[in-house]
Amino acid sequence: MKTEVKSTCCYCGVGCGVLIQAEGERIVGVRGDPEHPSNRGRLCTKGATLNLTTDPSYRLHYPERRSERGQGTTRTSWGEALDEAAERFAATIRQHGPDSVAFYISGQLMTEDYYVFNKLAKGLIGTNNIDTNSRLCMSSAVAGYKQTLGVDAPPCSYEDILLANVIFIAGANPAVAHPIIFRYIEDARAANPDLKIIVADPRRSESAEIADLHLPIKPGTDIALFNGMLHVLIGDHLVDDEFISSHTTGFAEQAEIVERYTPEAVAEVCGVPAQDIVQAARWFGQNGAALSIYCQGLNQSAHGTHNNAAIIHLHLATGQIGKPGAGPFSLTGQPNAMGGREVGGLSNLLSAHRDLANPQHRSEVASLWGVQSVPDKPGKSAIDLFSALKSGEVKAVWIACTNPAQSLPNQAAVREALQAAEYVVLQEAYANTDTAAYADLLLPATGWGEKHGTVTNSERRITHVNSAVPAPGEARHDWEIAVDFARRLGARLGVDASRLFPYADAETIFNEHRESTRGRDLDITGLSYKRLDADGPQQWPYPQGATYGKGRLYEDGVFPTGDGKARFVPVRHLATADIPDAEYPISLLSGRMRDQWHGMSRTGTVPRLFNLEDEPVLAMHPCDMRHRGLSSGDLVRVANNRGESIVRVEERPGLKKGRAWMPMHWGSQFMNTPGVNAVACDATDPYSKQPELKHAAVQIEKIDLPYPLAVVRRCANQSEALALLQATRHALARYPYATVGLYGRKSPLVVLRAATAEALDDTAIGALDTLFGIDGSDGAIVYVDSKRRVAKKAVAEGGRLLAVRLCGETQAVTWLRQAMAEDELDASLIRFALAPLGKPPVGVAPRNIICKCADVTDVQIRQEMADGADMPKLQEKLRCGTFCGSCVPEIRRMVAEYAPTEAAAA
Ligand SMILES: Nc1nc2c(c(=O)[nH]1)N[C@H]1C(S)=C(S)[C@@H](COP(=O)(O)OP(=O)(O)OC[C@H]3O[C@@H](n4cnc5c(=O)[nH]c(N)nc54)[C@H](O)[C@@H]3O)O[C@H]1N2
Ligand SMILES: Nc1nc2c(c(=O)[nH]1)N[C@H]1C(S)=C(S)[C@@H](COP(=O)(O)OP(=O)(O)OC[C@H]3O[C@@H](n4cnc5c(=O)[nH]c(N)nc54)[C@H](O)[C@@H]3O)O[C@H]1N2
Ligand code: SF4
Ligand SMILES: [Mo]
Repeated sequence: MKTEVKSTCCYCGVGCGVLIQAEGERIVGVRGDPEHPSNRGRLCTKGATLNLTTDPSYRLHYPERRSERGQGTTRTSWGEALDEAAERFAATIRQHGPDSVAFYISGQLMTEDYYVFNKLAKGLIGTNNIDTNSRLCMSSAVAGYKQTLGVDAPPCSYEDILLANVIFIAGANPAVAHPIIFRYIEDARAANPDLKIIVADPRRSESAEIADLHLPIKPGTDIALFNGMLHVLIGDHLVDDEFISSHTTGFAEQAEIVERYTPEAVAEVCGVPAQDIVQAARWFGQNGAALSIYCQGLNQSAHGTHNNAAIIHLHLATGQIGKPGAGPFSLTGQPNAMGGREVGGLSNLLSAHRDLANPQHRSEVASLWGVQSVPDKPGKSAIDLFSALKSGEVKAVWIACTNPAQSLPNQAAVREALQAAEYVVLQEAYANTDTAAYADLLLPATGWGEKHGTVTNSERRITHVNSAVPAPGEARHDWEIAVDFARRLGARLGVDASRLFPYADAETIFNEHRESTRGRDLDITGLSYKRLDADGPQQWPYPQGATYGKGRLYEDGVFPTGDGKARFVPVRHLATADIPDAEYPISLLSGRMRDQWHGMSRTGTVPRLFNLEDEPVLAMHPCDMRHRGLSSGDLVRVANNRGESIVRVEERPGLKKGRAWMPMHWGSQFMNTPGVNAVACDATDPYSKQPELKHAAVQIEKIDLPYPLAVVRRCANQSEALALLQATRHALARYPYATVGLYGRKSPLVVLRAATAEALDDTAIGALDTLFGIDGSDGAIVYVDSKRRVAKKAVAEGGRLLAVRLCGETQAVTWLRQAMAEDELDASLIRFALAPLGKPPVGVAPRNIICKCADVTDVQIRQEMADGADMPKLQEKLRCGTFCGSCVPEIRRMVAEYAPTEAAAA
């Protein structure tokens, strides 16, 4: 019997509601929850393929321990595992004090999980050494809101997108990173012809495609831009004097600072025309309701807090806050980064938006928890925590639901730290992540579809997440693991932990968390699991007696600052931490792609999510490429004093000279280096301690690896493909350049690409064939040109191409991969696969699937455009871009790029 269970998508902070379809113990489908107010039934490509990430074969099933680093792991029982962990933590604490241990957790945990971890560190052990990956993500937004508005609360709702007259997107790429929010932006555009959309992004991002004005500012110059806009707003009398005097403080000082930020001066700093700055300011000030949407382009900066403050200033100066369609709307990245902020899950925060530095707050939390005190010494924030592990100041670390051996900047230092740590526990849902190699103890956690609890999304909306299926193997819920460990640790430290952690279920934890919010800005004392189930997801605050939550904050112009007034804080332009110079002249940006999620532990198991891109590609400006003698498809070394990575380079539209861009997703599981974080910058913001992940100064140079090789292997199903992928990982280190991924839809493929300085010898080629199970001669055709060091092999099975291995010449891989994925290639076409230069047979054009929902390729789209189809026609005829809509910007770009060529021809 099929059941449908209400849950949420476990990827981004939009927090879409989903209905999980389960049959027995198996998840068989997923669809958008039409009743969820945040997405109203819509899902993007990642949400819509969640059911494909639940194959148990790549999950962690049992606790595993490693007796020696570098050795394999062996299965153990929960009792032994947690006793060992408790023993090690207790011994370390006894010998070196509570600050010698630390927790590094995640915005992808449930609020209940988060709450327990926080209490475990701050309440039971007595250390504030608990930080999370939100430090890499939202901590500048938290600090920015607190400095200006008083508390950490995004004041807007998604509804405001539809009510805005001007949308200012700064340092965010929602078309890719928050697709359902981008759907709202498109809806707003369609409904309101007067809407103005401004995008500030050093790249012409996918989101910039919808903009009326794109400001391709120099990386890290946002404060100059925002101060320049404030300058224009003041000069043009577009500020709201009444709002400023009644509801804010500090305006005069900031007004004095921005006097020098003339459009001309700012144009110089930001590298955009002065009139564009004036235009942006005028639209912001004149058009009516102004909504800013921002994310990591502002947060991930060594002055991220002030980036946030400077954009919030624009709203305070114009009174564009607390009104329909207006406000500074920081998008949260992870599905429950907000919940983590609510429970105070950072090393400087306490439950319910309390501050560690505030003695009153500490004693309130101590009495809520029934402990004597909460330590006052600030804990270590992520970057410092890993330095302390390296220096030995922190000796044992518990990592849950995050993958620091990929996602932290300056990986060489991070990996040294993990290596140096005396004891590392990793609580993970999946078996393969870069961090797992460093864990002494691996604890299996339940994942999406199995877990339960509550999450809060970007618009402060809390959803009750239900389990649809039981845990695989012996996996346990994150909160259960933390509670069990806490009790065992308490017993060893002489603390009655069963009194502190009496929880038998997640609901009891929620109720305790709820109580901690009483009377605070995020008061949720009116909520319960029961109410959430009966009335659906609710926004906070939702105090006792309320019948609905608050969609919009500060409607009364009163801010939670003590004097009720919001604050302008003095902010000035500052340079990025890593300034490009002669040695490292290129500013490297990093960020997201539509179909992958962070370290790809989940999205990297779904073949179709590689169809957009199955290899990490560095995008560069044609002039910078020419200058280095590079052509698209060449391999380059990206390097600075922190590390290096070898990747393929491509000319991509949308980048200015001196800038390059690389996705953050590929790490050592899918290539043979840690990826972009080998070189990313670990300098931090002084207030938020968030690292400057967005900008690194690097040198990019051609690397001579003249012998390319590629293998494409068709697999019977996803499980078989994943097993092969796993086996292939061990081979990546053999080559100076190597990447492996999946591809396809009907027939999943494993695709390996590599390059070497010397041609592979027969033994090495033989080993490669064995790895891919094509070492026999049955159904095989080979082509060898020893003079050119070319060696190719194609293997057919049952009349269909099974695998192709190409050494020395690999051009065919692009069309082959596509044709094999579509099962089009019969064995008679094998010779084309092996032909010199690898030209495709007539009729088999290289193609890419653009719309994954409707399975529409670029070739089909181009064909229709040649017949005169425009965007609506394409959507009508091919149905592309009419399901989740994530490919719409891309199709639109194809249409835009197609038109001029046609016009020229005519
Ligand atoms: N598909 C997908 N979606 C995701 C995620 C994912 O892994 N995959 N992760 C989620 C998470 S945790 C997060 S935090 C969000 C991140 O969401 P976003 O912040 O929207 O995404 P990013 O790609 O990190 O960066 C956004 C943009 O910032 C620009 N940028 C870089 N430097 C600057 C600068 O100095 N100034 C300005 N104005 N812009 C700059 C980049 O060019 C990029 O286009 O995405 C969430 N959604
Ligand atoms: N260069 C560069 N680096 C970046 C960024 C960037 O833009 N550029 N962005 C940064 C940002 S904003 C973020 S948020 C971080 C994200 O960085 P990470 O937190 O490292 O990213 P994930 O890969 O999502 O890691 C989550 C892990 O938890 C596991 N997991 C999934 N569900 C569960 C569960 O229910 N329980 C447990 N215990 N485990 C689970 C997953 O398998 C995965 O390995 O990366 C940061 N790093
Ligand atoms: S926008 Fe996509 S990734 Fe984000 S929550 Fe919704 S379905 Fe999931
Ligand atoms: Mo994030």
